[in-house]
Amino acid sequence: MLTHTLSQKAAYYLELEDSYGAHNYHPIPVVLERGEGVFMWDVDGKRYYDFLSGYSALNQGHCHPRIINKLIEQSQKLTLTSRAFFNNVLGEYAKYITGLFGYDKVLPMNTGVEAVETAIKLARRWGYVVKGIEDNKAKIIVCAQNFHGRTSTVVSFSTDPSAYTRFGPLMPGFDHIPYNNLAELEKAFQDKNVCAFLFEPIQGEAGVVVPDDGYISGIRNLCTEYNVLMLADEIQTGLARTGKMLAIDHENVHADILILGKALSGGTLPVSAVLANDDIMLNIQPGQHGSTYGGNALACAVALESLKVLEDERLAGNAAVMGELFRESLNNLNSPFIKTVRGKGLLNAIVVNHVNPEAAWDLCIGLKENGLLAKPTHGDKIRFAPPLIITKEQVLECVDIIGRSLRVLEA
Ligand code: IF1
Repeated sequence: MLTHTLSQKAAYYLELEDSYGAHNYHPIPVVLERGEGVFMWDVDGKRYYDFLSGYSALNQGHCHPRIINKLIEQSQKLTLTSRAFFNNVLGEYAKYITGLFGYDKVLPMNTGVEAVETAIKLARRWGYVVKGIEDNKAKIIVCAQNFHGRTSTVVSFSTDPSAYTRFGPLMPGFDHIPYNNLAELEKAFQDKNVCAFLFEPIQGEAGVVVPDDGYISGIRNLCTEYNVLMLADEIQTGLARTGKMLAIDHENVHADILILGKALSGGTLPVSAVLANDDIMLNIQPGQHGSTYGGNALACAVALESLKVLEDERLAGNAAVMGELFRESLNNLNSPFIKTVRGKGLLNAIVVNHVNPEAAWDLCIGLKENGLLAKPTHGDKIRFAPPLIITKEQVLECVDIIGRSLRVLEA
């Protein structure tokens, strides 16, 4: 593994986290203290391009002025009423987001995985109340190499042993099929106890796995034919990241339950949302689901502004154009160390081609030294996902940084 130099100032912060923080991450050794747009600065004042964007939570860029101003304004008025009472922000936000995505209702939550758990509860409840599945027999189909979050239920249907080993007993009621395989999906739908299919339009954690054209519309057709709910987890792929407002928009498909998170708050605080029509949403009655912070006034004000920024700045269109430029420019490097370049919009990844299993990590250390921050996923893949406000000049500069950094793999 490539060694790296750290300032005393930076080392101080690493030691604090090592001494007093849980060791549930292995971060790239850089200590950041400021973010603006596509950039972050470390404690020594060095500037970096952010090519992770908080795992796609910063689509609008760091500290977007409109979002921060709304955060400040609302935080000085009313932050939380709890859902025991009404407030004057939730309703306006609910009207806007349901109109924007074309659903009757929204159920507001906080983290992405809470929204996934909410979607699972809604689908199961619909399965019993509407589809008529026998109680406690509902099945949900999920894909191999899925990533939907880290709660005990959600890791129960992961296929990554490091996610579920020794966290049992695991939650039953989930069957796996291969991703990007409609024949296997139709086979799974022969089971009348299946209430839903939960999927990512592009598998992010698996290393930005883009399915074949037609896969999303194929899912839609099969879900309609077999009366199974289509649950689209757009927590990472949604909100303009792949060059459309939603990744499923590339095939003009409407999911039965839409799951959003991350960039819904422009990287300020946890805000997630589950959208569905009344025949699904209204099967949960008052008191049967909720959350202390779900739908809080501050979150709703920030989410409303974050959505408007995506639209006003046409960030989906920019992501489409800049993504094409990025992939084309990476391929033109003709590097022997890049096996694959793949992605859609500004959700991209490379598969590193090298005998050294630490090559992707070493490349990320080299990138850091050259002013670009990214992190490997699953060993040999590096995700490249900058904020969607990135310009053509910045994309080309970053490709140049990547090209120069690849030399660390020559040693
Ligand atoms: C970590 C991964 C990305 C997600 C999808 C639900 C969630 C996520 C498609 C849950 C969250 C985050 C979690 C974060 C790193 C990051 C991640 F590497 F873990 F898999 F983006 F790919 N559905 N993804 O991507 O949302 O509860 O986190 O708000 O756990 O390290 P959350």
